[in-house]
Amino acid sequence: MKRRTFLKLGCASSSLALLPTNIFANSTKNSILKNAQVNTAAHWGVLQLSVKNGKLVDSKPYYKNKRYNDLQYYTQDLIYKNRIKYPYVRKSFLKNPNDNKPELRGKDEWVRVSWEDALKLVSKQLLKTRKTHGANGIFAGSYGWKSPGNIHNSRTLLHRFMNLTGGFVGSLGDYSTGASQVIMPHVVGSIEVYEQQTNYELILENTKLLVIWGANPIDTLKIAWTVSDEQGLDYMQKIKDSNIKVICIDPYASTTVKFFDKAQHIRPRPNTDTAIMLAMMTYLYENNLYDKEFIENYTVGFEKFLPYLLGKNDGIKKDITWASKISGVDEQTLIELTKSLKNNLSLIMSGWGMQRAHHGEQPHWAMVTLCAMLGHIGKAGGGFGLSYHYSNGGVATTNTPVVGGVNANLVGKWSNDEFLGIMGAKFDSNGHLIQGDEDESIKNTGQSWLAKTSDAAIPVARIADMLLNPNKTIEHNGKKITYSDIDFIYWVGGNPFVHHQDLKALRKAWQKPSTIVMNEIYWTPSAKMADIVLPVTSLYERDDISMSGDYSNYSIVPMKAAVNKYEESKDDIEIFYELLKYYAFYFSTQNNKDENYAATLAKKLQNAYLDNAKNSFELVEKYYSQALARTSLELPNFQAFWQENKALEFEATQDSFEFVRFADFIDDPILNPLGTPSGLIEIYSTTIEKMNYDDCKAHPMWFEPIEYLANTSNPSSFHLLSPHPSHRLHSQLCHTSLKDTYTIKGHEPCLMNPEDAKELNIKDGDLIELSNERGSVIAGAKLDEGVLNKVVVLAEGAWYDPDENGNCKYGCPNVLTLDLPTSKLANGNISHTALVNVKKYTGKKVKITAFTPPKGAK
Ligand SMILES: Nc1nc2c(c(=O)[nH]1)N[C@H]1C(S)=C(S)[C@@H](COP(=O)(O)OP(=O)(O)OC[C@H]3O[C@@H](n4cnc5c(=O)[nH]c(N)nc54)[C@H](O)[C@@H]3O)O[C@H]1N2
Ligand SMILES: Nc1nc2c(c(=O)[nH]1)N[C@H]1C(S)=C(S)[C@@H](COP(=O)(O)OP(=O)(O)OC[C@H]3O[C@@H](n4cnc5c(=O)[nH]c(N)nc54)[C@H](O)[C@@H]3O)O[C@H]1N2
Ligand SMILES: [Mo]
Repeated sequence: MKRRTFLKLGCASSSLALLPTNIFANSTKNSILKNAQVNTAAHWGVLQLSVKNGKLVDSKPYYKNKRYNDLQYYTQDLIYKNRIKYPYVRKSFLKNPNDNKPELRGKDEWVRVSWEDALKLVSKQLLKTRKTHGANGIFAGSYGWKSPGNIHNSRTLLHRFMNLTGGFVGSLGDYSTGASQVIMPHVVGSIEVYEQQTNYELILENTKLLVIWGANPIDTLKIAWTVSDEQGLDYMQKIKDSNIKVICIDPYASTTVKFFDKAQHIRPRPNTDTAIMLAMMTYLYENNLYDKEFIENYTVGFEKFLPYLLGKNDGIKKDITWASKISGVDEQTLIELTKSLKNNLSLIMSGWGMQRAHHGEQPHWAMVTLCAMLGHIGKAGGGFGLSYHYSNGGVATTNTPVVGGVNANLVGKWSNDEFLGIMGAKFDSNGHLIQGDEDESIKNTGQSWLAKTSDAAIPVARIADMLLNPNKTIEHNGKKITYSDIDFIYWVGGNPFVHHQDLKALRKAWQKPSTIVMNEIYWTPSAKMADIVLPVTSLYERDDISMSGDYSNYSIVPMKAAVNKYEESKDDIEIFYELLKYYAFYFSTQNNKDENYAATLAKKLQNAYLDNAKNSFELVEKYYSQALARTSLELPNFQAFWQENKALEFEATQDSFEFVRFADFIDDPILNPLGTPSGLIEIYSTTIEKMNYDDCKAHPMWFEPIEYLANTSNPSSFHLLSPHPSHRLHSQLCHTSLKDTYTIKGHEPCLMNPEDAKELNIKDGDLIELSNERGSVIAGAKLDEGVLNKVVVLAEGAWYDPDENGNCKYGCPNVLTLDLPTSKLANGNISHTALVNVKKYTGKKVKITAFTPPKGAK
């Protein structure tokens, strides 16, 4: 390759004559109508949008007669507010990418650049890291809730891009169920948290007592991972209208507690549920109330667990008196709860808040054990359910042909491909890619092809720990993981500077890599912390398709673009497609190849990226048509479906109304064993025993959390809960005018008990400061008698608004939370474990800047 050609590409004016041109330009423009009603879908349901003169003017739910969901009405703000209009590069980074003053991330000025310059910069930096660090230097684990849509699936699109260019370090698990999804397979052989639940109709028919334990379905069912089918909330209303007795166990009166206004509300101290459950088990045992037959036929290890309950080895009997002291719930209440659970066909619906806590593996393990002793598991309307509060678990499933979507795997035959050979790729005898043998490819080429992400991948919430401690080895679920030395981060569809714990520590960790790239729609706190920011379209600006109902497969939803792409924003898929072109060019140059080679390579990579489709719309059609081909149901062809722009709904199957979780296993545990080593419910796990961890042992146990109310002598200490917000999806919608309906003097509201407030001279509506050794946060006080004394509730998802010291001026709880793993078993986050001090805020007037663009950005 002539050096001149290389240099030419380096300057903005070069014409890349041979390289493919942008096929995406105006890709949706033709289909956009200036005045129309357009149906599309978001996490919060199918939407009906009105467009006038090319502008969105109204947003409503598509399905009528559903419970009011405020998230559905703010689409205008999602299109027009706080947008990133152009590509931007941080000033010091642009000046010298190789000496870019990482300490100025979040403080530097931003400089607008052309798309071409931005993409070239990303490609060059990526290639540089691949050369110096290999795939292990690139973190693209990029966690987040992005937007729904089977094609414009930003995280998968990033992974696909990274796989095509040589692999990346990924992440394991999620923030939602970090602890449960690792412990549950050891206990019941499946992750449980994302499994279909016993059907609601059977609950309505059979359940006598429903205990909603640490769950807030009335809020959390407003959204779903794909698109909400909105049926779960209807069932909550039916339960409320039925004779089922409801008990809520939650340290504060959540929307759900208020909704079930006749329910008993038990308020334990946060993080003490395991103690309560253990005591209930001791009570059942000592009063001979437990189901011996169930324990005998369906579980293993009860006899090894029993000595612990009875305190045979440690001298502490885990009885009601003991648990009452720890939890603050009076003994009589705990006894009555135990008896009613035993005497009625009872179902425990649990949320996930209690497992997002120190030793978060324990509560659900204890809950399964308790339910085994009660003997209701596998009965229609009895047992436990870990996913009723989420994505409409428990709603009957249809026989809809499932519509597929983009994935991160590369398909097709690549054998004898020169380029891939250079990259170190290998092929099997059929010409299919072998997911790279990392060591081998690094040895041969200095690059790692398709690094085995599972080896390098980290438990998702260990990101700051990894950045700060390259090459450190940690324990994880019986394995060892060695952290990579990360030099390049690419993040899409997530907001780490809101969702991660101990944000001030994350700020330090963020200084470690040399390059941080982010595709974002808005100037979020995380976008502000990047080096290169690429503006992305919102879902309302692109054509896509989705299913609604994660468990129900209720409908196939056309997601039709309503308005033109905002300013210079591009779809994620287009960004990666274009990046491949520049990447191919620099890659070719580096390998002394000429422009023809680069052009062929670019085309090849781009074709592979789009699965040989001409554009992203063709993929929408392709996945719909594939689904059509798989069903005998009479469905419209793609053209008709798209033209109609209506959701296709399907009837639930009769079988699915009769679905009872664990029924097969209970029916015949020999023929239908669980996926555990014993095939039974493991109260005692020899697998975990062999791991020999000090913080997660062979059976459920009470471990004191590192911070909680019973282990503090500080009278001004409060336990901070940061549950999921009622009026947002995490940080999504935080910048819309919906916030005017709940903020206090412009700040995120923090709930506290009026008695506590009085003692601190705090009145409803005052600004308060929450603080601990990790940092401080300003929020607005909202007094509520339903909050347990010494507990404060500040929802997650408020946009982090750092002052010069990294403390938050707006109300993001994660400045205060602990960045520690649940245990060596699961390494989940522990965001519900934190103590804080509370006082009235008396400092200087605060200027909230969370929702203003950073210096230099328009
Ligand atoms: N203290 C505390 N912290 C918590 C929790 C808690 O309970 N307490 N909960 C944790 C849990 S369970 C979760 S799931 C996380 C949630 O954390 P996140 O998933 O990171 O939160 P979101 O606000 O959904 O972030 C999604 C981001 O993607 C952007 N986005 C949307 N669509 C697109 C797209 O098409 N392309 C691109 N490039 N970007 C897009 C949005 O603008 C937004 O900034 O928070 C965790 N953090
Ligand atoms: N509107 C809305 N819906 C959402 C989301 C959102 O951001 N907004 N996020 C979605 C996502 S990604 C997820 S993971 C789920 C989260 O679903 P969950 O994890 O279930 O939600 P949380 O709000 O964290 O916790 C549920 C309840 O548990 C309580 N809790 C916390 N700690 C304890 C404890 O120690 N003991 C007891 N008994 N209760 C405790 C909290 O006070 C809260 O009321 O919600 C999903 N749904
Ligand atoms: Mo989550």
